[in-house]
Amino acid sequence: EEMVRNLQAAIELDQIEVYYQPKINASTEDIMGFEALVRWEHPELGIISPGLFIPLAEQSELIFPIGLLVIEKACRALKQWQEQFKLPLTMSVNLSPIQLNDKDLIKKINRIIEETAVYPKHLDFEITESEKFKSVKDALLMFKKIVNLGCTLSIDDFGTGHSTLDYLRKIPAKTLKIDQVFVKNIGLSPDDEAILDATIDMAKRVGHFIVAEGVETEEQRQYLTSKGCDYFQGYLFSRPVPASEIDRILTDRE
Ligand code: G
Ligand code: G
Ligand code: MN
Ligand code: NA
Repeated sequence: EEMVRNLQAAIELDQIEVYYQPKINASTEDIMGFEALVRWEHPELGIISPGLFIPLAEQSELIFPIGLLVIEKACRALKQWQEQFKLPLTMSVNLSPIQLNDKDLIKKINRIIEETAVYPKHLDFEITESEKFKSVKDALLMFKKIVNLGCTLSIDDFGTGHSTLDYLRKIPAKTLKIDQVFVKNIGLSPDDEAILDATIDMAKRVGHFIVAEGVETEEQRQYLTSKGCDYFQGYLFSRPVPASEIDRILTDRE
């Protein structure tokens, strides 16, 4: 398909960029780390969302080079910010279920860790349960290997799609990311608030950190703080922005 050839060319032309969205410590309001979010900077069409081209990449094997490119850029950026600002920052990278089919994924992640000199414990992978897993057993094995490298795992989009309680039990994740829909409905849907409250309570009881995604209002922030949420991500604090903008944000906070 033509789009696939365009995407292939975009990789070669270095049009695949990584944006970063800060994760905020709920009690100190410090920046704890970032989520890396990929963008296609198209010369004519402007910025193309990963929601549009990641599915294409997953169907065409291009997810493998793109996935590695994101990990590498994110690790380089992380190392630079840690050294420049002397902060204990972390970096979260989204991992596509298709990437787990790469037999050499662990080797490749390890090589990036060595080349960029990041501490593995500062590198986190956001994973979702998915119908795209070839085998759930193999996926779980891969997650264990990632943890054995010293990296951490976050369960993304919890409460929607395919994330289940069984998944929560079996995955060696430290963090649970509450899906935006539950945050959006704070103050609007008592049912969603009940699900949100129960999810936070359950996550805390099994010893997971909780990140609330899509925090846009002060009301949502206060509600989530009162329920014991550990970290926030959302437009209230910052949109996903290019690395240069993070430089500016960290400089302003000094
Ligand atoms: O940044 P944005 O809100 O547009 O992201 C849209 C979707 O694309 C989200 O589901 C997000 O997890 C996914 N996404 C963003 N960056 C990456 C990436 O580097 N790899 C994968 N696999 N998915 C990503
Ligand atoms: O699926 P995942 O959680 O990885 O994707 C995160 C998506 O949410 C990205 O597309 C990102 O741009 C978007 N996002 C981040 N913060 C907010 C927010 O406060 N409001 C909305 N509407 N979207 C957000
Ligand atoms: Mn994510
Ligand atoms: Na999410």
